[in-house]
Amino acid sequence: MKPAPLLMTTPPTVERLRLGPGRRIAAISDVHGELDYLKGLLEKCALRPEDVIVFVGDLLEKGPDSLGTLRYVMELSRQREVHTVCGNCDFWQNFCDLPDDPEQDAFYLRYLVGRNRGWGDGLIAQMLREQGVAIAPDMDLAAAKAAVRENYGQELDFLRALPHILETEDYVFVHGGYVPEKGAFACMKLDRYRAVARPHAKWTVVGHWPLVLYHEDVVDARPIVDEDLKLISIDGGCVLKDDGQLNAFFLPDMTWTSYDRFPVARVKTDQAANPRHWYIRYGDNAVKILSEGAEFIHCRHLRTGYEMDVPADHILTRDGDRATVNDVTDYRLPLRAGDEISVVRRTGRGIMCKRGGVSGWYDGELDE
Ligand SMILES: [Mn+2]
Repeated sequence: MKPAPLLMTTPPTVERLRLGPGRRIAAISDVHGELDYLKGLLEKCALRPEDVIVFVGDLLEKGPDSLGTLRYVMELSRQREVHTVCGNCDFWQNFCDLPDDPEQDAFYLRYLVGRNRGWGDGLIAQMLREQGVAIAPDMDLAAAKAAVRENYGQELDFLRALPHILETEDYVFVHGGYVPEKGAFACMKLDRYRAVARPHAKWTVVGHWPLVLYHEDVVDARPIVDEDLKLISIDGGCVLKDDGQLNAFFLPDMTWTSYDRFPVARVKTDQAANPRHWYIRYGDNAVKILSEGAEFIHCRHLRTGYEMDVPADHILTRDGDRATVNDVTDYRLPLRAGDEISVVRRTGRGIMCKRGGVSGWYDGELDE
């Protein structure tokens, strides 16, 4: 029997768990196919066998290895207690389960040929390539669906079984936001949930919205614990942001750790923060270029009038002196000699770096 496909209006599925008192949970969201980050994070977490892992959705897409990440999580789920909720990038069983529909097929074809909207192959494309199925505008989509259905039964069953909401005695885990009355899709894809959330009865853990986007003037990927809403938001923006990180949030401890791939070094000199600083980010990144050098441009953020120097290769699109730029800040991190920083990038005017989940610049030299 063909399973019922997940439609936008389908009510969310809720899995209820009894974990027992004091059971330690590591919540991780938005891995987005970054298997190396997931492995690095889990190593850093040093979990005990009895600890529970909850993946809060968006295991897949955008990053380099969706199929590998899915297989890794499936294997991990056989070895220890792991629960995964479905994110808006995860329900690829629909590729096989939906009734034939030309509009939906056109979407899948665009997505496959367009390589995950430019991010690179996603889950289905990786499955098809593994089967030697060529991806092209004139490909036979029905044959492709058959190839996936035939060869990836276990993977599809794993995805079909994912709940949209996971509820324990003390916590609720949902990818986008807790809005069961609005259906499964809204629970998975609710942008900027913290701005519209009502207070919860139980502590609720969400991913989906990169934490950095909750801030105006600083690039801060640390989990947000909102005591008033009883809401914990944990998406560190790995893959999506050049300096992103993968966070793990521990319950009931209310502590966290994170992983990124940047090398760590010690700073040689103290540095004071600049009191006035800004963060130009995706969706609000239109600037006017005022002057340009070889490595940096000086530009004015159109919405706010704020001026800052931006690496020239951060320009995404350009039309004359108007441009859009990749996420960037001019924040100088407050640092003491001997502090460790993660080196994101070296430039002729200092080092783009991170410390404790916050991104910025360091102007001095490194001890190395
Ligand atoms: Mn998402």
